[in-house]
Formats: sequence, structure tokens, C-alpha cells
Amino acid sequence: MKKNTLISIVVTIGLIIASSIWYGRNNGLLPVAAGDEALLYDGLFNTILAIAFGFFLVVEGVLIYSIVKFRRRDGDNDDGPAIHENLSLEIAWTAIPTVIVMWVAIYSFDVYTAMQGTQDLSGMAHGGMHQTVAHVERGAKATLASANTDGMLMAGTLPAGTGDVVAIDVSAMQFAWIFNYPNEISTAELHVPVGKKVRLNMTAVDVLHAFWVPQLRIKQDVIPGRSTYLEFTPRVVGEYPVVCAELCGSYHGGMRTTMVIDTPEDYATWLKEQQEIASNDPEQIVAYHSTSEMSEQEYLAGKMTQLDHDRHMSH
Ligand SMILES: [Cu+2]
Repeated sequence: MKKNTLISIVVTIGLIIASSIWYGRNNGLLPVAAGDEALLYDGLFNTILAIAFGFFLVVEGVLIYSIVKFRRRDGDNDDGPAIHENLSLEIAWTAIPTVIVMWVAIYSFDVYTAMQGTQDLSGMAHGGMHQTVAHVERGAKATLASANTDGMLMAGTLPAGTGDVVAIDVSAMQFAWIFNYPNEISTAELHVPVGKKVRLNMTAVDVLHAFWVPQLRIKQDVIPGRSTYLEFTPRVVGEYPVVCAELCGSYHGGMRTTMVIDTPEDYATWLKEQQEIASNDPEQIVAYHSTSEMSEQEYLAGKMTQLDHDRHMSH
């Protein structure tokens, strides 16, 4: 091999690696990372994207090089040489992807575990119960039943609302999110304080829903009759969409609300305001809490009136 060829190969490989790393860091494909966990996810995503981008450059580069270099010249009507079998090449193109895929698998699993993907949700039945009981009586009864049949459920679970964890109970229903804070505070918008660990104890009133905030990179099924949970640490103050990510009925597309990441002071002020609303309007709270005792027709009638109302209001 000539010295110049060697130099140009080394330079090309260097350029490919450098541009892959650059693209991995500057792809701009993900929304803002609003939680600590989002950074773990982004690290994985950007790494995989950098590897893929490097391979894209290699494959497309060789393709374009070959199209130019090995194109048919005038007067050349021969078949190409019949090349088959190159053991060392085959070993290389099997071994390299194997190593990369195994490494990505281990890295992914590590991130998945760090984001609590492997924790047993059935062990989380207890935490979500005390504040949602009034809201989701049907669901809570079923949860209670399943908790009783399995005595080890309580082991290793975080008690709701103690220590440094902000625990919020979430009820999902067709087609709304209800967030229940301590002291009978119920809201349609989720507020969380920046920098503190938040735990959402979630259950559904009616059908399967899924809680998703793209900026947190976390998504969790919300299931009637049992509790699931999500934990995250907000890191960027702002407003983010909460999206239902499980087709749950005709107005599924409208099952959205806002998550506000507040500064600790704003969060305290907001909680105080909500506390006042909660104590000044007991009838509204009673109305909220009795939805589970309505018949299905009554419940849907209420929903339809509300939707009608919303439609008129938006005109
Ligand atoms: Cu839904």
C-alpha cells in the first residue's frame, strides 16, 4: 500500500468519526430534556444515532466511490469478475455488528433499568391508593383485592408523599386527567416543583390510558383496577404537554393537558391557591368525588354536556 493511500484512509476514517460524534451531539431531533431521566435517554439516543450516522457515511461513501471508480468504460462489454467467498471479510462484517449490537443492548438495558423500566409494577399497588379512593372507587377496590392476595406487595415500595418525594395521585378517564394532591386538592393541570423527585401514582377509572410527556421521555400505561407509577425529577422550568398515548375512545386525541414545572416558590404559591379553591368550593369536590357512583349514562351525559359547552366556548 502506498504511503499516500494509507494517509487518505486514516484521514477519511478520522473525518467520519468526527462528523458522527458531531451529528450525535447536534442532531436537534429531540425536544428539550425537561427531566433528569431525559438526559439518560438522550445519551443513548444520540450514541445510537452517531453510530448509525457513521455507518451511513461509510456505506454511502463506498457506494458513490464504487459508482465512479468501477463504472463501465466505453468499449468494455465484459462481465465483471465472479468474486465469491472472502473469509476474513465475512468474519469482520459479522463480528463488528455483533459487538456493536451487544454493546447497544447492554447500554439500553442499563438506561431502561435506571428509568425504572424493570421494576415490578404489581408491587406498587399500595402507594396510589389513599388519595384516589374517593375518585376511583371501583378501581381502588380491585387494587385492594389484588394487594390482599399478595402479601409481599408492600416490601420495597416508597411510601407516598414522605421525605423528598412529591407524590401526586393521577386518575385517567375518558377523556381527562385528574391530579390529586394532598388536602383534597384536585386539578386538571399537573404542577410539579423543579429539582424535586416526583412520583405519580396512577390508575384509570374506565379503560386503558397512557401518561406521556415527550419532554420527560417517559411513558406509562394507566390501567383500570390497578396502580402503576412513574418517577421523575423535573429540571427545566416551563410548560409541557401531557398526552394520552393509548387509544382510549372517540375523543382520545383531545385527552391532553399541561404539565407545569414551577420554581419551588411558584409551586408553593400555586398549591396555596388550589388549597383555597378546594376549601371554598366543597360542592365541586363532592361532585368530582361522586363520579364513580354515577351510572354510565349519567356520567356520559355529563361528559357530552361538557364537550358541547367547550365547543360553544371556543367559537
Ligand atoms: Cu386516554
